[in-house]
Parts: sequence; C-alpha cells; structure tokens
Amino acid sequence: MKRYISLTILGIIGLILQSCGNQDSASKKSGAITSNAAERVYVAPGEHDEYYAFLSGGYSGNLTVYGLPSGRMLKEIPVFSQFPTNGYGYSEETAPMLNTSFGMVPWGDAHHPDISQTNGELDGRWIFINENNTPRIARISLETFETEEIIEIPHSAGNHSSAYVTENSEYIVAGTRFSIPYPQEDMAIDKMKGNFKGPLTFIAINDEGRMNIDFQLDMPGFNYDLSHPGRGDSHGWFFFTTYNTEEAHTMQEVNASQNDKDFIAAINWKKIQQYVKDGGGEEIEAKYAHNVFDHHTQTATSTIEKKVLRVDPRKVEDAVFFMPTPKSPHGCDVDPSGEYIVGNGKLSTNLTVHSFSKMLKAIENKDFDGDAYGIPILNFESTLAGTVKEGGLGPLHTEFDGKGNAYTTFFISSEVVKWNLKTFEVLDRQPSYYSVGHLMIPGGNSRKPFGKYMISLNKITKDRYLPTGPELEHSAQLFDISGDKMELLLDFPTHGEPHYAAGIPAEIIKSKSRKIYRLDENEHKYAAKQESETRMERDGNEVHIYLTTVRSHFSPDNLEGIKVGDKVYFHVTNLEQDFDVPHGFAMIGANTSELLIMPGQTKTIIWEPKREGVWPFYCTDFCSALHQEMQGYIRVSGK
Ligand code: CUK
Ligand code: CUA
Repeated sequence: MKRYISLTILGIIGLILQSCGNQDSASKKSGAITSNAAERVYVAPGEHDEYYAFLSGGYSGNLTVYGLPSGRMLKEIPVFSQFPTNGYGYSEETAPMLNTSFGMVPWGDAHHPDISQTNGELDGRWIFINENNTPRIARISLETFETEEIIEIPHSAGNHSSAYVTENSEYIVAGTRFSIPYPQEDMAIDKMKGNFKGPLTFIAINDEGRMNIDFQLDMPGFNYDLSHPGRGDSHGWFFFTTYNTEEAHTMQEVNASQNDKDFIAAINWKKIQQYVKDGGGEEIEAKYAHNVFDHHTQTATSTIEKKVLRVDPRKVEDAVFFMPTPKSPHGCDVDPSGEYIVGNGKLSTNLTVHSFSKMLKAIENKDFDGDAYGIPILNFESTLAGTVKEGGLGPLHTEFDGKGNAYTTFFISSEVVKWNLKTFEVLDRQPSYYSVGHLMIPGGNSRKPFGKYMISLNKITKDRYLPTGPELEHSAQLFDISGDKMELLLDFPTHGEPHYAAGIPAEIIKSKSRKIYRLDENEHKYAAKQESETRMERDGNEVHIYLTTVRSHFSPDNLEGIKVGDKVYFHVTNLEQDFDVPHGFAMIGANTSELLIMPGQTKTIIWEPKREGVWPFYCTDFCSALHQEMQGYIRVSGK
C-alpha cells in the first residue's frame, strides 16, 4: 500500500490532466486507498454483505444487485430487456411485460431506481425504475426480485425524471425530457416554441403497489430532466429540474443554454390531487400499455389503456411555480429534512440551494418575477438558501448522509465533494475514477439515510481493470463516509451504465426474500402439478404439452405425434419444493430462449418444428448427479 502517495496531490494532478482531456496519463495513478481497506470490504466466505445496492443498468435495460461493502454482484434482474438467462421476455408468461403501445419493445434504457417508503423511510417492499426511451416505469418486488408491473407513460418522450417515490409511496412521477406536441400531431419542428408541451405524469401507487395514472400536468414545453419529492415539511410537493427553457428546436444553431437560469418547477401535488378528486381536469385520448404479472397464475397480462386526465396547472390555485436556477440544472435533490432543494447546475462551479420555507414565504408574498406561460416565476433571491462556492466543475447529483452533510458529484473535475448543509462550506473532496455521474448513499433519498458508505457511479473506466478490448464495463467506487473524510475502499465493475442506484440495509429485506413458489398455490392455466397430470393436447395445429420436471427427469420424455407446421407449446412445471433447485428447458432449433423454471413454477415456450426427425431437448441447469441424463426426444413427422 506504500506505493500510494498523497491523495490530494494525485487529485490535483488528476484534475489538471483531465481538464486537458488527457485521461490516459491521469489514469496511470490509482487514487489513494486507505491502508486497511481490504479488511473493511472483506466479507468472509459464507458471510453476507451488510447492504444491498441496486444499480440501474442504463442501456442494458435491467437492474443489477450488488452486496456492499464487498462489491460482489449477486444478481441481474431483467426489467425492460429480454433476458435469455431465465427466459424473461421470451416465455409466454413474461413476454407481455414488454408490450407497449408501439408493440413489443424488448429493450429499454433504465436510469433511476428508487425503493418504496413508509413515513419517509425505506420499507423494502418494492423498487421502481424508469425507462427513458419508450417511456415506462417498472415495479420490482423485493420479495421475489422479479419485475411485477410495467406502466407505459403516454404523451411523454424520454421519461428521465423518474422513478422517485414520495415518502408514503403515494406517487411516483414521470416527465418528458423532450418537449412534444400534446397530444401528438403532425407539426413543423420549427414551430416548437410555444406549441410543444412538457406533460408531467403523476402515477398513484396503491397498497399492493399497483400503479395507476392519476393525472397529467400540462406544463410548458421545456425539457424536464430530473425530479425529487419533498419530504418532512415539504411532503406534498414535487420538484423538477428543467433545461432548454429557451425552447430551442435545434441544439446546433440556437444554443439551448443561452438563458443564464433555467427553472426548478415546484409542484404542490396534494392540491392537484384534491382538484382532481373534486372533478377537475379533462379526459383526453391516450394510448399506453399497462402490464401486470399475477402471482397466482404466474402469468403477465398486458392491457392497452385509452384515456388520461389532463390538468391545466394554471387552473389550480397556488399549485405550480418556477424557481430560477443557474445553469442548466441536472439533479434536483431534497435533503432528509425536506428544507433544502439542491439545484446542480451542470454548467456552473457553484451549487444553488433553495429553501423550502423561504419558497412558501415568497409564494405568500407573491414575490414573483413575471411568469412563464402563466406560471409564476419566483424571485431568485427570495427562495435562495445559499450557494456552495467553488464546489468543482460540472455538478450533477447530490446525496445526503443524515448527519447534516451533502455529497455532490462533479463530472468534469471528476470528484465527489462533501459540504455542510448549514454553512454551505466544502469539507472534503475526493477524486473519482473517472467522471462520476450519480452517487448513492443507502437511504440517501429518504428521511433516514444510512451514512456509512457511499458509492460513486463513474462514466469512464479506462485502466481501472484488466483491459477487455475496446469495450469496458462501467465502474463504481466504494467510499467509507463514516468519518470526517471520505475514504476510498474499493473499485468494482458494474454492468451496463449505472446512472443511479438505491441501497438498503440487508436486514430490511433479507428475511422476507421468497425461497420457493408453492406448488399448491400455482394457479397457472397450464400447470401439471404431478406426473399423472402430464399430457399432450392437440387443437388444430396447436399442440399443448404439459411437462413436469423433478430430479432428474422430464415427464413425459418421449413425445410422438408432432408434425412439421405444428405450433408446439411446452408448458413446463417444476415439481421441486426445495430452495434453489431450478430446472432448465432447451429445445434444439428453438428461436427464442431457454426456460429457467423455479420450484413450483410453470413456464411456457413455443417451438415450431421445421424438419422431420427425432429431436432432443434437455435440462440446462445443473440439478443433480444425473443432470446430464435429464433429457427427452420429440418425434416430428411429415404433414
Ligand atoms: S442521469 Cu446519468 S448521470 Cu440519467 Cu440521473 Cu445524471
Ligand atoms: Cu434438471 Cu438439470
């Protein structure tokens, strides 16, 4: 460890070299790590990590689960992308999860996971995550670690703002990063200004976690980037950052960053909720898929919805305001008390911190500097709590440790900066390797953060690991933040692009993690719950084969009577009732994927035989000493 020299010097060298765009030389240095770092991240064989960390997969469309402090990857949960490893999005049971109003969309761009809350604290029931490209929000159960629900967001283009949850999991929001005609219509692009809109969608969550679009706010056509719910006193409000308030339709000729300040939109959703309950708003046409996985039938269904309630924000008194915020704010982060709203102005070195209590006073005093499309713009000084000066270059996101400190990432100067929420003084800075985007402190998005660890989620990996050709995995870094200074403990590679992450003490969810699906509760339409129920049924050219698996054979394992041109449905039920004994099912020439069937589950895959002959199928998941013998044959005859 002696070869690591002073962190400060390295940091400065790193800064200088990176700002010259020469990251390769900077990357020769490793960043100082604490001398006993290895001990502090070591989780002995058979021991468990202290925290779960759920990292968004970005353009992988999925969510990955890590243990902290070890940095070990525990699982990849398929959400918006097909996943051949377990057949998600391929099997008949799960394919409807990926249905949209555009048809099947087997891929997504997942950015921000957030865990459900009760009284402002993480409750570990569900984790939500947004999809940016074909706007959607997914809900994943933290009992099964499976995607249970996906709702598409109508009249949105780039749902980047979500998926942040209010403190009693009442609402989750969706935005639109690109302004659009609302509703969509054929229109000249250069007519954007004043004609395009930025609808913000409020989705209510019920006690079972079910999402339902409550209303859509018809906001001016700015770009809505990120959001954060209020908490504590500011519970009942939602804040959104905006950029391109110039409404420029091309980023080339007309620079979208002419305005010195863009806005943070402050939205009193409780008022709008009441307005809607009282019959306010107007129903308009919409087209969006709502996909739900039913635990009893083990099957997802997709419904296309047709209406949405549009609310004109100007019709609800004192509900929506703009707070001017320099300079193209990206993250919009609310501290655990709910008093401070931090605007991370990407093109600035300073951070602008708004005060919620000052905002309320300014509203009361009508401290306005005009309006934007009828929405009052609050006077900049009137809401300002303070400025964090000389934080760094290119602030993106802020998290909180629950001990009065905030941690902000600076993308350009590639560092994490710790500052005090009362004095706005910078207390510490640590370089990140390289170009950090988000960061995450478990619970850092709630009233009760667990301020022991912080991870930085870095955009550029370069030399941090053994080279793997031109394409590298992304990288995260674990810091111990329990002391005055942040201490770098560990680098670990991440899968996809981890925009954001959510962490939670393992104790909260470990004990309720489900072990098996109970066979006696399996209400799947095509389940065979014992070998005597296995059979083959023909309906025209559709053939349904009810199969079972148990160590180590399929029943039946010899199938005859199939013809070329048939559409064969294999419905495979795993009769096992032991924890962690899945069986697999793979069929020669199948153009979909395999199935992975967990104990008590039924899964279905379609096979359309193209050629006569006798064709094998087998179990893909090593399940016993006789796994290799777990096989069968299908005879395919001519028409
Ligand atoms: S974004 Cu990726 S660094 Cu999608 Cu939250 Cu800011
Ligand atoms: Cu069943 Cu291998």
